[in-house]
Amino acid sequence: MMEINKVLYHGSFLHPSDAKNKSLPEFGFIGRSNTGKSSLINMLTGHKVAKTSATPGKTQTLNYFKINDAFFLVDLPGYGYAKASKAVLKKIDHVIESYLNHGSLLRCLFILMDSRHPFTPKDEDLIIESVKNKLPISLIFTKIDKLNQSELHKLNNIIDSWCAMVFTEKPNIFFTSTVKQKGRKELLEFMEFLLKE
Ligand SMILES: Nc1nc2c(ncn2[C@@H]2O[C@H](COP(=O)(O)OP(=O)(O)OP(=O)(O)O)[C@@H](O)[C@H]2O)c(=O)[nH]1
Ligand SMILES: [Mg+2]
Repeated sequence: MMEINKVLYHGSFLHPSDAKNKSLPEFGFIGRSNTGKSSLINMLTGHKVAKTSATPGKTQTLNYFKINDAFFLVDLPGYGYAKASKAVLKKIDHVIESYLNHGSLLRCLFILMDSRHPFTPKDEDLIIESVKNKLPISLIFTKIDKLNQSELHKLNNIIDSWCAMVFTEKPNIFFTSTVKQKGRKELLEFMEFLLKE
């Protein structure tokens, strides 16, 4: 399995084209505020490089982390944080939009959803828009440590029926927990596979 042995903070930007010297493949992490995007990046890299917080709205820029001098992980701001000010919400929407329209060297857009609250209307909009724009997406269900067996079973049924409605080809799906260190191996193997293509 690919190991991450070098992690460099490359910078924080409001627009992807503001990031210089970034002609490497990249993986984006997007999702509602507080789903655990930054925490997951820290689990994957094994370093506390991305700032996390129990309060939603922590990440407000595109934060680029250069891994092994070979690719970037991009931590995106979360959408749908109702309590943020209008100005902050507008800024965040703008940053996300600019990222989605940039295309570039995106190998996979990981769409994160909290396992306890999957497929909110905003998630559905994002997924449908991404499919329409032919972005390579995968779904990540975070915080699975919060679910018991029957809730996990229910989640799987929801995923199956939702995917059957929306996709002709089911996307790759991952379940993660930063508390229990779950999903790291699967995600790193998947990224390694995409980098070799
Ligand atoms: N139980 C549990 N808590 C988690 C997990 N991942 C993240 N959290 C917690 O969820 C909260 C939000 O985590 P962040 O990683 O900051 O979430 P984010 O998606 O980056 O949030 P924004 O930057 O605000 O969009 C923090 O309190 C984390 O400790 C997980 O797998 N399990
Ligand atoms: Mg964050």
